Amino acid sequence: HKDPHYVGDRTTMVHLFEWKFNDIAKECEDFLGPMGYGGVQVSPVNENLVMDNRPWFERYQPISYKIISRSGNEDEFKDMVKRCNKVGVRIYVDTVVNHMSGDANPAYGTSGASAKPNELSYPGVPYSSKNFNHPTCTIQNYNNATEVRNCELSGLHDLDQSQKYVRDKIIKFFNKLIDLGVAGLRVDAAKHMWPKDLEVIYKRIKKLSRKAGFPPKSLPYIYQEVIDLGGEAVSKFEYNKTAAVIEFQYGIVMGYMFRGEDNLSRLSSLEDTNKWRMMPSRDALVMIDNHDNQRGHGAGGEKILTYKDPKMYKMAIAFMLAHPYGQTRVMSSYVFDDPSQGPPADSNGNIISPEIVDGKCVKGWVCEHRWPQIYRMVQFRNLVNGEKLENWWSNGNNQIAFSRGGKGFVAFNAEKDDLKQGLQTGLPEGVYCDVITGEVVDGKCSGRTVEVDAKGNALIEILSNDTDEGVLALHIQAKL
Ligand code: LM2
Ligand code: CA
Repeated sequence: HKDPHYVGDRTTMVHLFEWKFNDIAKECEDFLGPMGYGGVQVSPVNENLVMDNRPWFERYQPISYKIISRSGNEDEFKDMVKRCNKVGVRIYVDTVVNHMSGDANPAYGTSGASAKPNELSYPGVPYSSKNFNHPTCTIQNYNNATEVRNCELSGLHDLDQSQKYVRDKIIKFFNKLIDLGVAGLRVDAAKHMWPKDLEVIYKRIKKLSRKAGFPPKSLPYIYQEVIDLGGEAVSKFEYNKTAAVIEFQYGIVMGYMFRGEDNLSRLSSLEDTNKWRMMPSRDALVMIDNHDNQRGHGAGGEKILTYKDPKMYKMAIAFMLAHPYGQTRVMSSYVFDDPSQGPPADSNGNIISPEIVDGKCVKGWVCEHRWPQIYRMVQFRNLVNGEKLENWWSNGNNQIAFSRGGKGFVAFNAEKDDLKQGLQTGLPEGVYCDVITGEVVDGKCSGRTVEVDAKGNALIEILSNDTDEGVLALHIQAKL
């Protein structure tokens, strides 16, 4: 369950947070497919509690496993998966099976059906009070693994996955998604479920759909949300036996690094598990920010970089996409100030579609995935896929550079001094167009150019007073 099953050399998924299925389908065809994105993580697709003012987090309060939410219904979901698969973009669903909703009275879901959360009654599944962990308790002590798994996470009614009945319902939901052609699942709140129960569930999930174009015997990609920054009873290393884990340490380290509060040169040993306590590369899904920590939910704190700090954010994303560690995920957000605020919506609560003007999203959507500095680094990662990290250089401080074999080269300057340095790029001789500041159009580079000599050396310059970009990236497909 550790292979995302991307098409061809694709490497990276984007989380289209709160997007509607119809809009995602169109984005796959218009942009993600042609530009080389490998997949889309969609927000929870099953029926959820309708909350006042429609905060984004209502989608983490399930009412049933019917596919119906503000993103669309089952037909629209099916159509989206088909259209995205057709253009080489896989779909991954965020699944919430640790718990059902919290209390609400009256409580109704996105299909209009009602439930009685205070009586632990969810007729749409159906679950009744005997399917939940008893006695009811609230997680307070993260040093007690049983409490973390069997008590309620902030009042969300906690399912008992040791029951066959509960597992059967979860597996049925997962298998339905697989029949509809998805390539994998994010498992929300995996930390709050027992690894042994999850293993039983994973074993019983179907192989990926042959009809949707997956090779025979493909297992779904499963990446589990286990927030482990150390010092708690539950460890992420309990979860990486057969499935992947989201490595939350990664974005925090990158936040410190690209804010200039750590030392970039320390990243030379990023894959040293003992030093960083990060998952082995093949088990890790990484991101710079996610829907939780970009707004102060979950873990991470104020060091997390987001679209609100564009220069440092683009540097961190470029590092993530240039460096071979992990499976990479790009966040795509909507503009927010209030951390509870839901996506752009009309007065009836219907989500307003992103509109694209000159390649940029408007109407309250940020669409980081359409930023040229980001999608061109996705293409960089696809191009250098499988190449070794070579020619590591640092000034011992916050200026670094490295190549990926002989195909790509990146340099970063996160300090107050200019970077002006002759460096070995690993690249063949020629004039290259920096894909951060421009691209090749009609044989001309619209950004900075760099001349690489016959020995692979080049003078690399990133000035500290450049307010837009602190990174430079060259690759063999952007050669003049
Ligand atoms: C996750 N990881 O384990 C998600 O990534 C995260 O976004 C979810 O929390 C969490 N698990 C549960 O699925 C979010 C949000 C919470 C919110 C819950 C449920 O971060 O703040 O809790 O979804 O909607 C909200 C209220 C909370 C209240 C709870 C129950 O913020 O104060 O607790 O609903 O009504 C009484
Ligand atoms: Ca639990």
